[in-house]
Amino acid sequence: MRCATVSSASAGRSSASALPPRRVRRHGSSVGALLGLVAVLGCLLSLPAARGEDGYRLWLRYDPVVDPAVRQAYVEALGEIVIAEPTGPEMPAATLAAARDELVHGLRGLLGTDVPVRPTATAPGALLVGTTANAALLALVTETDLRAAGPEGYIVRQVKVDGRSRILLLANHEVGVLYGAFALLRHLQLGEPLTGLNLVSAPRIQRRLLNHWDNLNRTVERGYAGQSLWDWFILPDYLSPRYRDYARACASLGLNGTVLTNVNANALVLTPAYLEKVAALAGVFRPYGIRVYLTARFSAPKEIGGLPTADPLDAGVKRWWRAKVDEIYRHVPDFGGFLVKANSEGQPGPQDYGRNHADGANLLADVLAPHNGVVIWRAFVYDANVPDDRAKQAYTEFRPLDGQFRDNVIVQVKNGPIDFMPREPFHPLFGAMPRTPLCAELQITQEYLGGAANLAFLAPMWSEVLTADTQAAGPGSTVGRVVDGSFDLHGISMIAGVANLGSDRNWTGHPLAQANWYAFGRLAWDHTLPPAAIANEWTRLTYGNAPAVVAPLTRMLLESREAVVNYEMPLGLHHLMAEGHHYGPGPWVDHLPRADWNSVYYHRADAQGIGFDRSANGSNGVAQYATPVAQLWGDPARCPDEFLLWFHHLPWDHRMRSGRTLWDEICLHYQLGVDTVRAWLPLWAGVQDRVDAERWAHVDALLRRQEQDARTWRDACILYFQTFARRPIPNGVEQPEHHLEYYKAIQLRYVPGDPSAK
Ligand code: BDP
Repeated sequence: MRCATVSSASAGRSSASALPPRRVRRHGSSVGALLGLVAVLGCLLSLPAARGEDGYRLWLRYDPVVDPAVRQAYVEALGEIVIAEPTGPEMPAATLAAARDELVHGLRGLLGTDVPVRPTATAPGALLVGTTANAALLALVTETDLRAAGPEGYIVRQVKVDGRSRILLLANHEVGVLYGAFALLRHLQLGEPLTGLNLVSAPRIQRRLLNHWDNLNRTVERGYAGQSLWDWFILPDYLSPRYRDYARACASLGLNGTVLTNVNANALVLTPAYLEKVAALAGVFRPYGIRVYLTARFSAPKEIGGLPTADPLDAGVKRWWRAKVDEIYRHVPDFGGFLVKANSEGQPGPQDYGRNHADGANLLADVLAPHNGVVIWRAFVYDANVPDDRAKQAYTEFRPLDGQFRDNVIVQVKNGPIDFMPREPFHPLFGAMPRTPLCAELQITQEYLGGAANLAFLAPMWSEVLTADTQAAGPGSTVGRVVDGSFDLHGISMIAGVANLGSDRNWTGHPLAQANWYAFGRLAWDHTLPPAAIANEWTRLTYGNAPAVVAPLTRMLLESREAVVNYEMPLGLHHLMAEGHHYGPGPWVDHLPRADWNSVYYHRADAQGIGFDRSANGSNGVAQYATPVAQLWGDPARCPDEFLLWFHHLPWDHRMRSGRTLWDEICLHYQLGVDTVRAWLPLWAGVQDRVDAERWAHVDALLRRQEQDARTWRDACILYFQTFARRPIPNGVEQPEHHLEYYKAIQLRYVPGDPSAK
């Protein structure tokens, strides 16, 4: 007997693609539910407790439903898939076909049986799938439903048709059907009941993008999971099945755009040979609702166009970009637009010609507009002149330009004003540019949080920022509402996440880092989702619904970001990492050519105390925030502990809310970080029998590594700061294992993702 369970379980290992080639049974006879049940049970019984699994299938595992009663209910409700489009089940348009294929594949795995696809319902249980183009399906919903679903959302609902219970999957457009298919499959993977099912959902943000910092030579800037997914050399001749699985995973979260190339851009990607390759990838992604974007190097007219200048106001430069953009759209008719890093970290830009960011962005916006393309212009800038406070620079440069950008320009702002630190206050530009759509740029790849070696579930960090209240126009002006456009009533909205993906078989290096891809996608769809709900959902999809696994693993996920903050940079400390690769501690870094590349610039530890004074007595960076926020954060007595040393330089004996001195508090936070990680080891050991051996061992080894890393961070930072504080390490904090010189001498070589590594 061919065992469906085993073939499904091993799919991730044996086949390059998690989604098998199309095999859609039309008009086939309904498979006996009982036979299927017996087959699955038989397979389950014959399986060892823990199978090897390499993580390739991500959260789209579609393993057989474990509870027989639940599975039986699913089989009865979903006996067939009815594609109710005018085009019929054989020839649906590409996106509907993708939805159909996913449903067929998913239900086969979950139910252990092939569910037939038909044009009309014949079985007692049926899944009715279609868009509002189908009058019969349309009649099953209300105008309110359709408005709630919007252009990309869906309605997945139990309905009655001719007295029979059906599951309806309906959307205004095909892409909504695809998203609804994934939502239904998620619901089934979670083992939730179909009775009373009613999922009506639409994304809050229009453009939900991954940013790949991938180079054409397949290295990935700040990438820790192998090479770039894009095999540029072989493209367009061979299309790895992995491209489709990438698109499926993105679509399962509702992500609808991907920037293929590094923000530190290479103009070559705009040459004809590369545009062929880009077009090939776009062709794979298109059915999954994913549009391709590219990074545009501002000096491209010179580098690949042979022009003497890239001045944005030069007529020849404008002509060149117009022709280039027209050429791109001939290759990729639904091309999304350009992402541009200009006049930052040595990248070329309009300031090279005495122009400003709006001049640069508008040049590209004008030539993209006829094609409905957008320019995403990054606000992560710092120029050759080191300012008094780097945290102030983006605001200083961009706020005066509010209102000067074309309608199809989006300014992309990192979550915080420095650079993806483990904790930053929200970026002061949010709420400060009401006439410009602002995109929140989040970093999924863990550049400053231990790369792919350490667990740091980032939903709490992102949620903290998205729910932060800018108070730009009174209470309720959250970053999330600025970004989704509802606050300033923008017609365009966007969120971006710097991807943590690579060619590693499990996509993200650390098996648990998949949760960050997942969390970014879920928050991009709905930024109000609670991190705990996302953690719970991801854990169950990826490691099964057994509470004995779900409880400890979600606990670890939810504790992890704060643990990293504590053992790396507690109480508002920031930018303490080692230079170049950014892995591990380097609070002593003081020799780099720019002042603001050095750790000492940020912590400012001296005999008196520690912290960056951004209050009115210092750089006054706090004044870039709305008054109520500035008043709160600007007053050391009221500033929350987590931002204290971000905004204030305080004496070592400063009395904290806890009653302890600042010095003791810093030390105890470092210890708490270590203790939190340490407590995960027995938790993870406790699930050994319930998780497949391969993923379990991988995570176990990485948690041990993290415990070591946490101790290194703690000891290095405490010893270094002690040279200024000259106070004893308080009770409750372990004594460092080595002397400070030992930590300072650590020279890591060939850390992945380091653009400066040779
Ligand atoms: C920093 C990274 C650098 C990126 C830069 C950026 O260290 O590699 O190029 O951000 O966002 O975090 O442009």
